[in-house]
Amino acid sequence: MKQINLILVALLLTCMAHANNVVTANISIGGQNTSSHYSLIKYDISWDNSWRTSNNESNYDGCWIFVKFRKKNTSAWQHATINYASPGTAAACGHTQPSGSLIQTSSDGKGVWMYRSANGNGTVNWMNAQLRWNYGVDGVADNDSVEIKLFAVEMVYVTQGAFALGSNGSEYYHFRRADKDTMFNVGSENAITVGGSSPSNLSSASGVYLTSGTIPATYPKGYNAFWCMKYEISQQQYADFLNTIDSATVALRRPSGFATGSHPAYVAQNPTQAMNYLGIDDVLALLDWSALRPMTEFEYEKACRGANQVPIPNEYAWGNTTFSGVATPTDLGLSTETWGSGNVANGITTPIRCGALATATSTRTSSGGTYYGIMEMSGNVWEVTVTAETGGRTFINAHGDGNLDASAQSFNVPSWGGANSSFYAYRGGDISTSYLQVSDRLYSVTNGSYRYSNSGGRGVRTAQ
Ligand SMILES: [Ca+2]
Ligand SMILES: [Ca+2]
Repeated sequence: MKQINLILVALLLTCMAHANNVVTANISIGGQNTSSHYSLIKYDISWDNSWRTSNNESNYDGCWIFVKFRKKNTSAWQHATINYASPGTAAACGHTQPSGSLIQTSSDGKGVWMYRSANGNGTVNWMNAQLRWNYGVDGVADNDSVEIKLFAVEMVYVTQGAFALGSNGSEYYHFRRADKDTMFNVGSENAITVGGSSPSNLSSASGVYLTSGTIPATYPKGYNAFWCMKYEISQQQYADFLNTIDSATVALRRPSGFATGSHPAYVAQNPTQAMNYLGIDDVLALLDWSALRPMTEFEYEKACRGANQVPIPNEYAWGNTTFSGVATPTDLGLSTETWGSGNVANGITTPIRCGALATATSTRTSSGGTYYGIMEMSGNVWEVTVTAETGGRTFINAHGDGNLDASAQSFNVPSWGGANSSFYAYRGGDISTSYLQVSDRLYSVTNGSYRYSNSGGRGVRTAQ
């Protein structure tokens, strides 16, 4: 029986003691089955400040895990197909989940979620997990030599449930009911009529940025459950991305001056700092490559506000209207970044470290976390969302497939539109203290391949 000859590239996303970030280790491959053409990818994984609760928000965090591979002596990394068999459990799919963990495979085989199997909080450290990789369907022969990279992205489970768009506040162009200026309840994924005067129709303050028509059922409303990245895209994640795509695409996707070294060995200057200077098409390329998707404006408000919550007018992502204090952090952007007090920065010019305000004892207000525990949704760098305005209404619930368009050097999910076609909105504000409110829609239509000093983003994936 022939064996795959394995040359391992164990990719450590970070190993910073102060970071909340995930660490993967001891990545290996074995258990080859030459009849069904699969192997088992083995790994350890740990991260801090993990939780699962059945109180209130009834949710948990976890990681989205995916694998890239390339044949020896080739340069192109490809997305690995993980075995999926309904209903996607480890047992059904032939994976091994360590005690205390659950592994759920996405039905498209692009990756798995790994999360706590029981309530608890603190650090998780799981060893000897295994994923079944169907290398045969990826065009790898039984005797090919391959390298693999395993990626893990921290995410938060946002539960299914009704929620409010708008807060009864005075935010720019906020969502409201068509008949009066009050919050609009989203109670399903059904199509929504925009305009008119029915209480069941949607409108926006000033009416400027919400054209009459229909937001179809295919536009994700945020009612259904989804996973949202816990943090904004970090410099390390973006460097990993650049180091795993072809050099021609890197030339288009690398913000000027980002990272030291050269392709495919770029080193992020501040690995745990939120990535800025990203154009919308940069964010979309990373999300396509990660088999994630952008969130909609609706999902943004749901992820901040929570299901079945009565909003506080003009609330921030942390659920009230007060800053816990304006402060200047120490070691801004570094892995050692700390804050003496306060959840809003004063006079800083670069983004903070991802999750810098979250500690073992932080509250929602002091950490700036959303109802579900998602960080920096108000402030730091702007969030890329699919606008509810006409340009974004053709967006459907489609995830990236892990591969970019090599000739266009860009994302290529058809329903994602284009970064320059009034398809996207910026939400959540930046390192200033303006436009941080959950329902602020000042930039509800934007054309954006431009790289601003305060533009970044994150992705989501529909739960199943
Ligand atoms: Ca943000
Ligand atoms: Ca693609």
